[in-house]
Amino acid sequence: MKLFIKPGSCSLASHIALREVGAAFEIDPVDFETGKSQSGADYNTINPKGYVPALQLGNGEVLTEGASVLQYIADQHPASNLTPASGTIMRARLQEYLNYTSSELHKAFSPLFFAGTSDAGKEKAKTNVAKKLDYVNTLLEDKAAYLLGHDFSVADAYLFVVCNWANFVGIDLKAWPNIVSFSKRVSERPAVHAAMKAEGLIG
Ligand SMILES: N[C@@H](CCC(=O)N[C@@H](CS)C(=O)NCC(=O)O)C(=O)O
Repeated sequence: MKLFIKPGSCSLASHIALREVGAAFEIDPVDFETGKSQSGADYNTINPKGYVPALQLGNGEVLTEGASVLQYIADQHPASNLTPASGTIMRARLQEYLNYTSSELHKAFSPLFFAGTSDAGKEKAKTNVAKKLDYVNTLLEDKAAYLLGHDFSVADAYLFVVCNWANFVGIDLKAWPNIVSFSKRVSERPAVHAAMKAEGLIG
């Protein structure tokens, strides 16, 4: 299996999941300037939508969209307990968190990464992100350790990665103490540490 990534981006969540389940895989970073991956693949032929993550399976089939990739990895390794069983309320809850992270929190950060966003646009985006982080902070308030309680899930991997972006766009997470302690807890997981190290994010 091969995971196409951009270091530190949302593809880090899928990378974390692959390490959490102990899958055999390689990572292939994509250079969006040239459109080529490190291994020389023309990325447009891998994912014509033009973004990561993309997971290429052993049979050559390619799966995209982070929330789908994460659930696929988790479902293929049920013993790892990274997702509740399909059809349960807890699985629906996991999807609720994945969708919120994807369509609300992740997208709220996007203008902060566009070179063309004006200073006023960036301030507006920061206010919007802060509003979402207020919600995430309350969401984590009465949780034992992770979004679903005691068990780490793929939704935690995605939420951790997106919250971590605050550190790169001048948003101080100290205003949201539950997010700070959640992020610390997640960052200390061996698979998370290894994935971040492999992407050159930590020493
Ligand atoms: N809908 C996609 C969005 C993925 C996405 O936004 N990927 C970003 C990184 S977080 C990307 O590859 N951007 C291309 C670039 O940076 O040029 C998903 O949920 O997987």
